[in-house]
Amino acid sequence: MMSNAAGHDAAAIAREFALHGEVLSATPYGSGHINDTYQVEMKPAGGPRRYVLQRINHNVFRRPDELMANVERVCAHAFAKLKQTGTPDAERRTLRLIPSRAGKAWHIDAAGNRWRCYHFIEGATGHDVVRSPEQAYAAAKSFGAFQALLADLPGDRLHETIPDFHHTPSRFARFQEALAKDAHGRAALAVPEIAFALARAHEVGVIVDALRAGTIPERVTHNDTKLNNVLLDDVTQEGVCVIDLDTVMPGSVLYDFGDLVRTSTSPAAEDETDLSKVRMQLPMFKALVEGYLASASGFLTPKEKALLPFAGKLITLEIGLRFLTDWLEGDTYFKIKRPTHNLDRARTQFRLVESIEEQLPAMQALIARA
Ligand code: ADP
Ligand code: GN1
Ligand code: MG
Repeated sequence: MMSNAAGHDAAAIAREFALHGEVLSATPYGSGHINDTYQVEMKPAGGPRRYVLQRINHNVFRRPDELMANVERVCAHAFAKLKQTGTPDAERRTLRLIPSRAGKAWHIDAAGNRWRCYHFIEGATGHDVVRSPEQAYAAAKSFGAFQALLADLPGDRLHETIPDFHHTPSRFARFQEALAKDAHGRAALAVPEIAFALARAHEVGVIVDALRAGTIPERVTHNDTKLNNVLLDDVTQEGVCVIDLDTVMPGSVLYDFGDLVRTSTSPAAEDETDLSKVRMQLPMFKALVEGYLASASGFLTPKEKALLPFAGKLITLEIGLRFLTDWLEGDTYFKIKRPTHNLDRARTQFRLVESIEEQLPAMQALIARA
């Protein structure tokens, strides 16, 4: 699975949605690892308008209908609440689906692919690498606000679009299976990384054990809170819109905060190969904590708060394990752009875990004061 899967006639698919005007262009967009995303430019009366068209990766999301049912509920609830509370600019502050011409939330093409279309959030950007504490603050505040927005989602429990998505012990077990099989003879090329992961086996259960014991609550969480899944205003750098709602489902806020630490404290990209550049920067962590507490302190329990630093370490380890597993399994899950991409990503995550481990006492002291 190299790069953004080509071969789809995205312009033709765009015409299946209830959009006005002619399709000017439909081009691959963004740097997500999972879905195929296109930017569609339309020419209605009154000037061009952009939309986002996405093919849902059904190898990853095995029940796309349940996924879309979740997304529809989440979008509708968030938008209604933003309107009710008189939030200015509500149209830009949550994803909004464009229905298909048949009046559905998605379109199924001749090959059985599911497509959906969103309004384009203009004047805002998803960043792959954090540049300032202001950005870290804004991202964390946005995800905390998103959790608060969904705390009163009416109706049944959301579908689990990927079962055990953040069940770190299951991720660890899958890694061990991949290692035992070593189907592509790659384990020999990742000896230090494998040792690194195995040495941390005793810690992988901390969050799921707390959830099971009821010492931390289950909540509706985003579960994929990497920095580029929140669009920040290009002028003010404030958080505008949380995107990528495919994994919104029951979870722990620690998953969400943990992935913010993974993606918003290091000055290096997720796949940086110069490991000397990878590190957890305490001022960024401080900004994350302040931003998150600005929107989440109203509902956070003391136990959740106390576990925020550890969550950063565990989720970084977990995603590193997933990259390493995908490398061992022959790159079947994450999109890659070079042969060692998943191994490079695993190395970067593990270097960041080390950096977090070195600074855990300082991070905990910061939380105790916050
Ligand atoms: P993936 O699951 O593959 O990560 P995303 O839903 O995150 O897919 O979308 C990929 C990228 O497309 C995002 O990182 C973002 O840059 C861009 N994007 C997605 N939705 C919108 C939107 N409604 N408006 C503007 N940009 C968007
Ligand atoms: C994927 O879809 P995207 O690129 O935002 C993945 C996350 C990983 C992330 C690592 C559904 O996120 O779980 O943390 O890559 N999403 C899914 O960058 O597996
Ligand atoms: Mg994404």
